[in-house]
Amino acid sequence: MEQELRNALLTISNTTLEEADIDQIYTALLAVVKNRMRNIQKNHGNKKLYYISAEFLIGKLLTNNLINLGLYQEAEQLLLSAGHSLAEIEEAEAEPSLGNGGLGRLAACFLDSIAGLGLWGDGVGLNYHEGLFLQKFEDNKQKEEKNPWISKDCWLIPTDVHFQVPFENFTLNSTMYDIDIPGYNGGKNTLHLFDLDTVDESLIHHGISFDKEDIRRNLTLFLYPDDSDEQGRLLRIYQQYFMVSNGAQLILKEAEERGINLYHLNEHVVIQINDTHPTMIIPELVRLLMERGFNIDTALDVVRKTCAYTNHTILAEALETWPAEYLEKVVPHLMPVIREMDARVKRDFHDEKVWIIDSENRVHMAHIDIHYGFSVNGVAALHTKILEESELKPFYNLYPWKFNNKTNGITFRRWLLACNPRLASYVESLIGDGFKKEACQLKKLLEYREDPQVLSCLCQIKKEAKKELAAYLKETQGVDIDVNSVYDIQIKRLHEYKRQQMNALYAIYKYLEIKKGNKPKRPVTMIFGAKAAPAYVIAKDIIHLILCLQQLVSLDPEVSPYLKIVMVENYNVTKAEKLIPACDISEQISLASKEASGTGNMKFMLNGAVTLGTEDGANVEIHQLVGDENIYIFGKKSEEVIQLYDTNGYCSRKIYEEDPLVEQLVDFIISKDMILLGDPVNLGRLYKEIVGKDWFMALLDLREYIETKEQMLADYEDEVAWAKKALTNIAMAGYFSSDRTIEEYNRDIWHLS
Ligand code: 26Q
Repeated sequence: MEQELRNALLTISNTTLEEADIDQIYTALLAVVKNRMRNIQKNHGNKKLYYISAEFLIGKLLTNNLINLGLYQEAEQLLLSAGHSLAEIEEAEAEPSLGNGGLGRLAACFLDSIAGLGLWGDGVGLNYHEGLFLQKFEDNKQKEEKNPWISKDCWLIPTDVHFQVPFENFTLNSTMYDIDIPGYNGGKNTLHLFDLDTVDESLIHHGISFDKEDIRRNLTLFLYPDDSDEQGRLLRIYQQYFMVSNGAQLILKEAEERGINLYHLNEHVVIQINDTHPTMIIPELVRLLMERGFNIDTALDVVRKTCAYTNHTILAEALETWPAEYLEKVVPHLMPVIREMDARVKRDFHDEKVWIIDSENRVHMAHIDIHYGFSVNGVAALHTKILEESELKPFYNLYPWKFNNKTNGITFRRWLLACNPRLASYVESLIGDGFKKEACQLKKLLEYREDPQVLSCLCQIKKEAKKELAAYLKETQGVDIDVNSVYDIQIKRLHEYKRQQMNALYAIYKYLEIKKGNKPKRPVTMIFGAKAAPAYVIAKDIIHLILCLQQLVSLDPEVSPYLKIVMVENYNVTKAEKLIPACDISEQISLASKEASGTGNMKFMLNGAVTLGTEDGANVEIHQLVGDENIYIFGKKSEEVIQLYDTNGYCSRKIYEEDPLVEQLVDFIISKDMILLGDPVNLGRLYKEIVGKDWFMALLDLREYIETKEQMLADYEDEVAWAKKALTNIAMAGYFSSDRTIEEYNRDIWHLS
């Protein structure tokens, strides 16, 4: 590829590899890689999958594409010879943050695995001009800024595919943009992102506020704009319909081009609906088939056999329900179909819990998917069980055959080979490269469990990663972290159920212990990374608490040699790739029953961190795989938690009043020390919330959490025993390859040939 790169540099920037700057090299590499991908054969077959999702959190693509194309080593060598590294060049790439968190990142991992397994499946989504907001910290608070990523030189390929999308008073003309998704070792698929030519970035005022009136100019401007006001919610419906109408038209166009008899669409096409955000594709397909002469019975029947739904949450507040009048206002032409679907449900079932339109005239999107799709899956064993036994029980009783579990996975190309090349090549030197195609071969590492040399090399690799992270944090945030400390990391969206506040209370505990003179044997570095939804008040208060604690500790010379708190600014995929290889303790501490799966937990495990977690989501499966010795589990189980909710049996004030330690830690939030650094409004509100409500029960498990973490820190001191735990985690992580997940989707749901 040397000649290709040199030619590209010459044509694009009129320069040589030796003289080019980082941006010029990036642009040239991008062109070379895009060109290589253009010439790869597309995957194909008898049946095609469309994975439709409002989010594809793809992250930077350069390193990953080079790996999948088999060009990584060559590119790295070439750049080294010119005095650069790939990591340095990748700095020039803007991250497409086209997702909020787990759901969007899962979609991106799935695209990688679908392509890598040679399956024929494209992604369908929206081309948001601004990704998830950039997070800045000011006065210990989160500020949001816009996050543009599209430029002349990016991965998007404009196409000449356009569709007309009808809304109530106007019709929009779309443009489809494509991103090539190369498979590991050959083949490719496409991510189709739909956009409008009329979108106008000048609508953005300050921060992320923008003019919400003019749909033509703002429809794809932002990823999920604020849905805390009515206009925001309406815009979300506009986005969703724009996505699904384009998706449905693309699917029918391609089917017609393939000469498929639409009455047999389900034999040639399968649509996986990623949560309820794309649910309107069901009535939209029915509508379009009826336009082509289908009667409603046949249209419903064909669509039902074509669509499958994945549920990602059991939080009631995240299940989408739209007032019928909203849909009436935005997509009146879809309402007759939705009403007919509802009428059929009401004719057959008297239980209002399964109706599509309830007695308050609200449309339950998930109910459309379950009645009018052929598959409903949860994303981890416990999650699926909870769906069947409680959240979606009335539906499970009706359609037990539709329900199935597909435990999430992650692509090992990004989350091991790309982000931790040192560990990847060491593993390869021990067990060969078979694990790259067959992740379960990682189990061969277990043979080295008692090998002191291997254990010591693993420690060394972790140490190197910790040094790299320390250097990165110094450079980007100006903080110094002690590379000999334990790195304890919690990185994920800020949500009360994920219980960052419980971790913050641990930080207070540790701070007070050190003040009392109980200094830890080894310093502890507590790292957080989290964005809060702009309108989520308590989540922002928790960020404020953590930032104040960070400042408190760093200003205190008695404490700072032993405890460091770092809140990483603007946590995103790129930062995750730097944080995960360096982690010792992986914090997965959600309230049992609330985290559908989690996928960060898998990434940490694969990189040799030990989990500190509750029996929730995929932690349950991690626990089963690695055994009690190699994970630290604490807290109430999901059954107990569900019962507490059912019986209204939880009272945080009671725990606060009865446990003096808990009282002391919670009171510290509004102590003089804290009020001096922080905003009394935010701290006071958070204090009140925890004592008076604590809906996600942080106090319930706090004591056991502290005890378990203390045990973990003590155990860390036995370096060999700890390295064995790390090795076991890596060895057993193979199950969580998204290749395994996708093989299961294909075996049980898609049946692609
Ligand atoms: C809903 C209504 C209105 C506005 C926004 C939303 C909305 C947006 C995003 C609802 C949900 C999401 C994202 C959910 C999500 O990321 N869920 C996570 O999915 C992961 C992949 O399956 C799981 O691992 C996580 O446990 C789950 O929280």
